[in-house]
Amino acid sequence: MARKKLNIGMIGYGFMGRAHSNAFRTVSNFFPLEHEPVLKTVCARNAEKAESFKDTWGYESIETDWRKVVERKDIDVIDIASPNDTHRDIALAAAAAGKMVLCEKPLGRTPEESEEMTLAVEKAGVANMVWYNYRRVPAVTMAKQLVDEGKLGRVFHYRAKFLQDWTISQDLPQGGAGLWRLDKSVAGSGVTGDLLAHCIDTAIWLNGPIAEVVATTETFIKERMHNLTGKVENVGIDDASLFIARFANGSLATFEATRYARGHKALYTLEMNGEKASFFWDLHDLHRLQFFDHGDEGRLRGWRSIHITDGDQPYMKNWWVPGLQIGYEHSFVHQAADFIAGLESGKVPGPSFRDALATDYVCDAVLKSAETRAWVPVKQI
Ligand code: SOE
Repeated sequence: MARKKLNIGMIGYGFMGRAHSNAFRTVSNFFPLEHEPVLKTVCARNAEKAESFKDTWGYESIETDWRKVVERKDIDVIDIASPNDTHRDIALAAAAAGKMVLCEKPLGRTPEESEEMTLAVEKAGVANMVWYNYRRVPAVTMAKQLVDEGKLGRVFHYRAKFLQDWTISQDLPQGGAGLWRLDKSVAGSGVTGDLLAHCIDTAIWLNGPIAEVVATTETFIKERMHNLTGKVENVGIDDASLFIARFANGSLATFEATRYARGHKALYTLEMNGEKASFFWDLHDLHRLQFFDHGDEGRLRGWRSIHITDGDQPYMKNWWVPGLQIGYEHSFVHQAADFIAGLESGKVPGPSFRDALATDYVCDAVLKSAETRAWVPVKQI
């Protein structure tokens, strides 16, 4: 049976434009959905770059002004994969035009932007989702199942970190394509919004709301040449951000993110310790879930390293045969599949714009606490 078309307008052509495009291209081959995404148009300010992206990924057309994409009658979904300073305006216009809106994380640069965006999609009644992709790594999804089934019992601790090392050189400039994450006016914040936001999204999903935080941040390199002005300018972003948190359920947590952990490229780890069991997950070994069950017979008790590749483990029946693992890009394919399945069932799953707003409230509390050196209550949705 012919599948119905779901026309995608992709805004942005960087790392995330590629990850999302790959997801839309692949999803119909592996997931039995009624709708098939069609790569209708890709938008970039630079026509040459847009053309090249179009040819590589198989888009039908290009645009150089995102407003044109939003106005196009043949576009169903606006996917915002452009730098953070563009998210708000595109999302507001897309919602006003009645388009479904997908947005790369973080939602806005500030909670105020995120609030506006959330209200806009909700008022327009359009389907919306934010690409917090790590929820859909099968091992992480399975951890969520274990928590929801009560396998951990009462939770005492949550521990997460996201470590990178790509900005250590003093000579690295800030700003412009590829390096806008170092420019506060574009990114909104540094590792708090870029890396901790992932940890926070997963944490709230797994362990419920975060009630209060106390944080410290540091900008190790305080001046960098700006690619757009050619001048040495102050660096406004946080290079490292660490915080302690109390969850509403009474558990305690530590979070750490940095771009100065020499040797670590994208080491996202998370751990939960409960009364009955614990689990640990590591992005560098993403297809495994480490699980310790205190209910096991005493002499056999120990950490199991579960290879998440079997058909009864999340998403895996859609891929290869048991034992053969998948990777990072598949988390985006899963998100595309869940989004489309949600449209078909009438219930689009999270993370919604509102869920991402909750994450932004935590990020905001972290940055405020780092400034005031005091505990800060997190604004709740
Ligand atoms: C930063 O280097 C980055 O690309 C983030 O922007 C992504 O969200 C993260 O998944 C990997 O690291």
